[in-house]
Amino acid sequence: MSRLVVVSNRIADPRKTAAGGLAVALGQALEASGGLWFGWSGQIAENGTPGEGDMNRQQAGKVQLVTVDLSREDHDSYYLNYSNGVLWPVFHYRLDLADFDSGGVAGYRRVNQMFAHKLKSLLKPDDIIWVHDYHLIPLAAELRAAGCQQRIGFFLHIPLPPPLILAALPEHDWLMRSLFAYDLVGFQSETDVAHFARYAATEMQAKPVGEHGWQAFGSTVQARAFPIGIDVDEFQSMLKGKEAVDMQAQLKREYVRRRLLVGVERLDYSKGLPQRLKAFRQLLRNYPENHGSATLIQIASPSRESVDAYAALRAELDSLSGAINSEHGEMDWMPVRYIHRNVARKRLPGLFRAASVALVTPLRDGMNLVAKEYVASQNPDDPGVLVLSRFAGAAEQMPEALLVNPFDTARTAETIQRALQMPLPERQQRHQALLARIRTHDVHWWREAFLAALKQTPEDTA
Ligand code: GDG
Repeated sequence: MSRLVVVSNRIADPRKTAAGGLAVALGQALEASGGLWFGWSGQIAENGTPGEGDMNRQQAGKVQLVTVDLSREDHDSYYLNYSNGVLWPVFHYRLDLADFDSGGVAGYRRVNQMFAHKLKSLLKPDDIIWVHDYHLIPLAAELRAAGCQQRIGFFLHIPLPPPLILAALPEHDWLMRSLFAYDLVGFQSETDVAHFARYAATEMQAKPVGEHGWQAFGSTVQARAFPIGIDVDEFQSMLKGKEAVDMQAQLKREYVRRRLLVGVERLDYSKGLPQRLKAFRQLLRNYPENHGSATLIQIASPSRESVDAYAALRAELDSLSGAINSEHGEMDWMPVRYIHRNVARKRLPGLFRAASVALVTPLRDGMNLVAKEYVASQNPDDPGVLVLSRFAGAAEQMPEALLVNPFDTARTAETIQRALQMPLPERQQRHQALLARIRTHDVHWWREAFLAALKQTPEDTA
């Protein structure tokens, strides 16, 4: 059996409960087969030389973890300026927030080259390599240039925008061309695959080959959708844990006469937080029966605090939540509890279970795991309602949620009201359909489907 090698910007010890969706999903993937996980250590070597970094090795159960430190200059250009300052906003359709003049692309390329050289020295001939996310798009091209012939797959966790948005990236040709060094490129949704196909056909004159293949630059890449899932069983077993039970009991006690709504995400402009608060304010203005009752608990865990756009967003949210509370709050009721802190993962299922409605309303999102975690946490006999943005990848798989356009404040407020008033049989019916789907397409399905497709990619004969 081939060894699995996973490469991602950040890695996590699979034996520890990690915070983010990606870390959790990958940890579970590697635990199952054993293998090597390679990535940045999270450490910055202040006096390090650009393009160089020490390798650290650690054994975590069946998984070997190998990480590389980054020099300050590499960290700033590869991670802050290009990955998070250019690729993240462009891929989330936010050309207005991309800093195209930061010059980060040189560092992005340098770090990918360095990772490829370090990784090459660790590889065995029949390894299967699975590269993750936008930080590492050119990695396979660098590995191929260094002589690697192993099968290499890539999974993009964030959306792929349409060709005309991608074309705003000064180096879009180089970046998209480098995807052809992979045997398989996986996307979250059919929408993303369609964007890739259109780009390949119109910008690269690539030829379609078979059901999923595209041929250009002397190689063929398969492009397919593999919507990522969660570990439903693990999430439901956390629901029985002390932390979740206590969380749920405490909220039930505090909010016995009230209706709880919940939102949980990293503080990020893609997640539509100001729009959500405005829709909630509209709900309180339009439907006064919610006064003294509807309470939104909004967790926005700190993320990328050193990127400018995030500081502005933080200030906007502080001010909006304060304004809603001062406009509508009463001595014994504050409509918004906005918390800019990380909540322990084991408490989340209890928080989700206590809430009658979840607001998952990103402006654009690759998938969105919170939508799935909320559904997994519900009591099937008395489930809550998921209000989900049509712009989340999850919307393709979860049509039984109440789908909204988060830019449309009035309609979103109306839909939240509908969620709060939905009769039990309808809630049960919708929840049953959603739960069945996230169970079938869970994180194990995702891993197995991607790896099976990677193993079946044809030998490149182009
Ligand atoms: C990227 C893509 C795609 C959030 N706040 C806290 C916390 N979380 C957890 C959630 C969930 C995870 O973080 C977030 O996952 P998402 O999928 O919602 O979003 P991104 O972080 O943007 O992830 C996304 C994902 O990759 C996987 O492919 O779905 O589209 O953008 O698990 O529960 N966890 C804890 N405390 C918090 O305060 N412990």
